[in-house]
Amino acid sequence: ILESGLAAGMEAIGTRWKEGDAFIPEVMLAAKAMHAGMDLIREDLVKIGIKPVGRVIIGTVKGDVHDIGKRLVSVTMEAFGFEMIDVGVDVDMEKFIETARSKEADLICMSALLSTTMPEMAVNITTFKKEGIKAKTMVGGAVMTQEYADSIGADGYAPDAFTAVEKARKLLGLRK
Ligand code: B1M
Repeated sequence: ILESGLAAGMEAIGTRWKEGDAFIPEVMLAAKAMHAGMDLIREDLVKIGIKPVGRVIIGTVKGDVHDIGKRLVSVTMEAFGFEMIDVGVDVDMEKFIETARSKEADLICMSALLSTTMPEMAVNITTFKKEGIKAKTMVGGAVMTQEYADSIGADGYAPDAFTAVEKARKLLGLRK
């Protein structure tokens, strides 16, 4: 159900999105359907011992309340087998660190939609390194660029939800 149904549906909408044949409302609708399906099978997945491919924390950085894109990334990654821990919006560095430690996360995804909140990511990444956080980091959001991501030492950057899945797989060394 997950692979041939839900993930396949998200994959199909992802391909159409990349080809410019589907837009945000369609992607959000697909994500909503995917979520409804996941709610029905989540317990069974746990019961039969299906393990997530990686544990990911996702949040919008301090000072920023934009939520829509981050949620889209979260639900899309979940469709592709990642366990998503959504820590919300306006998330301070301590919350990221505390959750990364308590949940033993593999990856921390940060979203920023404002030029004024982008620098939060730089401070967070520097502190994660100082604090010995082992999780990889990936950044995204409308204002973000690969160049900026590189300059702040992020392990990855994704311009959209489907690229986030691809990049996360690469960062965690998973097969495509
Ligand atoms: Co605001 N806002 N907003 N806003 N808002 C923008 C971002 C802005 C570009 C509008 C503009 O001026 N043209 C502008 C930022 C300019 C800048 O800094 N360069 C802006 C501003 C200025 C503000 C306020 C400061 C306005 C004010 O109060 N004066 C204020 C700030 C509040 C705050 O955060 N402290 C504000 C407030 C709001 C609302 C609350 C009204 C609302 C948010 C509601 C909500 O999220 N619950 C809002 C909205 C809706 C927008 C726009 C219109 C749409 C954003 C959105 O949801 N896009 C936006 C203008 C625009 O982008 N056209 C704007 C759809 C979403 C699917 O795309 O979020 O880009 P996006 O996510 C994509 C990718 O970026 C990527 O994947 C997603 C899916 O493909 N991605 C990631 C996102 N996060 C990722 C994380 C990853 C990877 C990929 O992790 C690895």
